[in-house]
Amino acid sequence: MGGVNSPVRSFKGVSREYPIFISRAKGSKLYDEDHNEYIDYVCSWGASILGSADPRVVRAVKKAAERGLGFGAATKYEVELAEMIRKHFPSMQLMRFVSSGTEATMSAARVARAFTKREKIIKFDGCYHGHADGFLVRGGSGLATFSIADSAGVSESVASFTLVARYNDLKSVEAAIERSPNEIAAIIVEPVAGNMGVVPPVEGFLKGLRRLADECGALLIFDEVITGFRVSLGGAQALFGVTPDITCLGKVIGGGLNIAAYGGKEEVMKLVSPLGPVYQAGTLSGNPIAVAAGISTLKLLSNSTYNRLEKISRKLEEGFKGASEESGARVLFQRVGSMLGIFFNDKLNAIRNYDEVATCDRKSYSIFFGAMIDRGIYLPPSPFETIFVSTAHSDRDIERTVQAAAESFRSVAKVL
Ligand code: HOZ
Repeated sequence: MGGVNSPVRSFKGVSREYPIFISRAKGSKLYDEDHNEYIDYVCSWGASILGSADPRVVRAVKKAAERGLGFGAATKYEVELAEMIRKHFPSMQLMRFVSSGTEATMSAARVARAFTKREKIIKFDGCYHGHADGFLVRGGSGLATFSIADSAGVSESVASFTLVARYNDLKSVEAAIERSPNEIAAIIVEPVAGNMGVVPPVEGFLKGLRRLADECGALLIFDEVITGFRVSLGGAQALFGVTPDITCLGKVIGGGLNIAAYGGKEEVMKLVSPLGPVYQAGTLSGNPIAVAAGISTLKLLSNSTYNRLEKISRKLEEGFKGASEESGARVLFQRVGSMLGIFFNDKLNAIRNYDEVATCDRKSYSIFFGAMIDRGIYLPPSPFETIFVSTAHSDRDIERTVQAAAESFRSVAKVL
């Protein structure tokens, strides 16, 4: 429908009539059905931290496939993956595997409501937590791309349980809590926002959320679907030293296949069936092929992976900066590890929330995207998404990308 199975892929967000159709991918490269090669900075929306089709992951997936594609029953490999995750995310004392980030955040909200016996959830303008009804209120990602403030089809009564605060603004969270005292079940946040470009938390923001959640008796949920195993081995919670009550993971823990997880404090998670009364289930939950991809991916990650990602991502950011300055285009870059955001903005020195994201020039991004893809560089087809770098990106890839960016920034400057 619309030629795609997920809206942002359509390229309509960057004023192109048709998307490219991918035939295969290897390492840092994507190939389309017309045999064009691209350096890939979407990386399956952040999942492919090792690049595409890493031979060690592919081998593990093949081996698992030979044992059976799915059983709808428990396997020892799910336990192995859970233990690997808990080693780096000790806050996830108990966890449950599901099939997508949407399921993880939706279930986390349900558990939080059951635990607190309250109904309202505070989310942040421009943060995206998948497409469960209650989260389709002022979301980033495709909602921002297509200017859908609140999705049609979500009943008003459901939406009324979602309160929206401003990212990096603790006062707006306090105001939301004051409006509904004793009613907030949870505060959910992307600890580094990656669905409105890349917006890092300002000093004290995450710690402030921890304090406010504790003071009002709500749970703090970190949606680390993007940041988990992406910004560090222990995700954003390790990087910023703030521990949530519930964490949602996805993307990297499946190495490109469909698995996600939610987990947290034992006293909270033991409410989930069959231990407790919160129901949540799925035939594909903990699917053995996805679990095998996850285990083999996580085995390949270590602190040195993140040092390498930092080095190569810094090189990309600095190259982009130099290229944009030379062209005269006024562009801001915000980066946390291998997540990079590009904002065409000639007024601000930093972008801290969605209101500021909204002041950026979309037309410039579309021109830049078009010029880059014509030069074989595949960026996210929306200014509200994140550029991801993988361990497969080489120095040569970055140099080629920066060269293309120099020409593409000039195209933007020329048109405006
Ligand atoms: N939720 C993804 C962007 N943050 C988009 C997924 C897709 O279109 O494949």
